[in-house]
Amino acid sequence: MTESNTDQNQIILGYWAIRGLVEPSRIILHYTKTPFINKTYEQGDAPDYSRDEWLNEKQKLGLDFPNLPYLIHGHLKLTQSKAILYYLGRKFNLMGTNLKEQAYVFMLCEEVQDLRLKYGAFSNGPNGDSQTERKKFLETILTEYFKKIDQYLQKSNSKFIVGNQPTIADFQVFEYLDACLYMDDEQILLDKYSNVKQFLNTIRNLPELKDYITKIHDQIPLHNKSKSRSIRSIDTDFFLFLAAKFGGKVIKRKDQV
Ligand SMILES: N[C@@H](CCC(=O)N[C@@H](CS)C(=O)NCC(=O)O)C(=O)O
Repeated sequence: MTESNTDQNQIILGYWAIRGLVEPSRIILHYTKTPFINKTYEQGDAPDYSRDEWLNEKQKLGLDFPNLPYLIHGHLKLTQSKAILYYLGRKFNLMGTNLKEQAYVFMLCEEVQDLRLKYGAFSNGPNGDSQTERKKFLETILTEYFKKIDQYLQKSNSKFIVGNQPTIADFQVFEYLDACLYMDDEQILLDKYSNVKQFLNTIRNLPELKDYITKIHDQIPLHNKSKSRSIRSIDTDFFLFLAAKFGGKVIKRKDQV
């Protein structure tokens, strides 16, 4: 899925071929119609789940803190998904129009990041493949976050999630809530939380994003094929790769929005 261009100054966004932690930044680049190189790394299949495609390059890119995702823009070489998100936010003037809005943008980005990390940990954890446990997770953690965001949207009553102009918070909140909906087989969440439903629809239907989200989103897995577990013993450290229990492959979601 690499988009080609020869401009030396073009942004390169590197990540696994999944939505994961970088999708909000990809969405921002699509929203701002910024040509970029979407450099993706494929993880191998079971049983080894090889990460060599990435590991062979990891130390060669001149990154101070080599990791995925990374962003390279001319001489700027960044890792850490939120450093990348905030860089793009500042670059494209998507951080809010005053100090209060900026603070809310940060708060919302962090709030849903907490949710995304819990969602990823659950999906890759021992219970991610159990429908009963997924339902419990949805009725507790996901419900709690959807409810909070719904109440916030009701109270703020603005065109976008922070004020009347789009900000990075719109894209981070959209992506991380949308990712959670793949677990909602019975389509409970959006029936209950109509402000969230309306918000997701607003972002999904932005003319700059509609095509990308409709055509591409359902083709990219949410999480990696496996999650590594670091095993420590007295004389050795090694990684065990366990298959992702949920979201490691493309999932067809029942249409909710
Ligand atoms: N806090 C970091 C976490 C980065 C991270 O855990 N990256 C995972 C994928 S989500 C990875 O596979 N990194 C490659 C590596 O460790 O070499 C961020 O937000 O960017």
